[in-house]
Amino acid sequence: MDTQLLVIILVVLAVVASLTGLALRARDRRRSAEDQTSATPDSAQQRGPVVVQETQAQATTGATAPSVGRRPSLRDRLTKSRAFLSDRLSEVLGGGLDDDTWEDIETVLIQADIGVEAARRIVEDLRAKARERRITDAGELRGLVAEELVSLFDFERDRALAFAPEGVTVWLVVGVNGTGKTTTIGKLANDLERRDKSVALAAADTFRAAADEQLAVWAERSKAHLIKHQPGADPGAVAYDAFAFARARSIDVLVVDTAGRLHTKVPLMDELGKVRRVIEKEGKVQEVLLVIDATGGQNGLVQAREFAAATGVTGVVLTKLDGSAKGGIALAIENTFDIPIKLIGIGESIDDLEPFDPKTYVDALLS
Ligand SMILES: Nc1nc2c(ncn2[C@@H]2O[C@H](COP(=O)(O)OP(=O)(O)OP(=O)(O)O)[C@@H](O)[C@H]2O)c(=O)[nH]1
Ligand SMILES: [Mg+2]
Repeated sequence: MDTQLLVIILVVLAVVASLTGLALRARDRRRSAEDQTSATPDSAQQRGPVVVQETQAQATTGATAPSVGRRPSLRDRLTKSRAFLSDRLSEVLGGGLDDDTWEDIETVLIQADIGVEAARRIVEDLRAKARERRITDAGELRGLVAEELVSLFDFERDRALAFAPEGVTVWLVVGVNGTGKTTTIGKLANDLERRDKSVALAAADTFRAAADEQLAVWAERSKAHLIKHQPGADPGAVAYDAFAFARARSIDVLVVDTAGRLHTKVPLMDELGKVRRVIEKEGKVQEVLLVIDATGGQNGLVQAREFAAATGVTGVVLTKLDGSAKGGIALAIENTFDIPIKLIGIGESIDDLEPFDPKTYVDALLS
């Protein structure tokens, strides 16, 4: 009996000892994990008022690094819009030509975000031309639609990005939050770097937490310099320091990232105006690029009106065309404002930015 009791006590003691050991090891692991986290340098804490991330000359990697040779064509990237516009037109034109056909064409154009007024005008022109040329065949009419859409773009507009004749070229990138400003800047920086231009990026979006980290990733990928302050800092001060840095280093192009919204009482447009004025005390802003998200439809027009009035927009970058079924927004923007679309964003990767060419664009939409 005594022996049995002894065995039971020993077993109980062994179980307790091993449970205690497990608990202690778990606690040690937890502590060591906490130690590692707190030992990780907090870049925000270490930052002084101005941080310059110098150009890194090494090759870059990353999930969105360019995939040379495998890049889909513009036509492939515009699949959604093409499926919408082209397929709907085929449906509409499939049943022959009568009064209803014209109305249906107008509806398709409006649904593609071309705009009510423009759609009406297009259909009026189409009717007149079809009568004039005695077009009764759906295939021919389709060709006429393409011709008409292309003709609505102004081919005289200068769509090239402007560079300063000498000194630092400054491009200010503006737009509401989430439209693709920072991504576009990354793509632009990469393109400039490929053309052997030295680039500095100014993180003047001091509103959104981690905005400068996002820009830092793009700067590293494109081997650009990055100038940033602490979160919440004055965007004008960042722009000022960035311009001073770019001038001192004879940087070719300074691209300024800005916030899409603010938490302060200062209205965004006032803040953007200030950023521009700060730079223009010492230099000149060659481009104010307004980034518009194509998936936002007619909202883009409202944004263009506000930003154009407040910041003197010189060009539009229409992003996310790859994800939009409403490619007609390009035409609506061009027809409503005296501002050329200069670039289009057709994906999230570093190479997914193209100069805007109206003919290629319409061909890709209707082919
Ligand atoms: N599909 C697609 N996604 C894009 C494109 N451009 C940007 N994006 C995505 O849109 C999202 C927002 O992009 P950002 O560059 O952070 O937008 P932002 O305007 O800087 O946003 P804020 O800094 O919050 O004002 C990201 O997920 C991007 O990857 C594009 O052309 N196509
Ligand atoms: Mg941003």
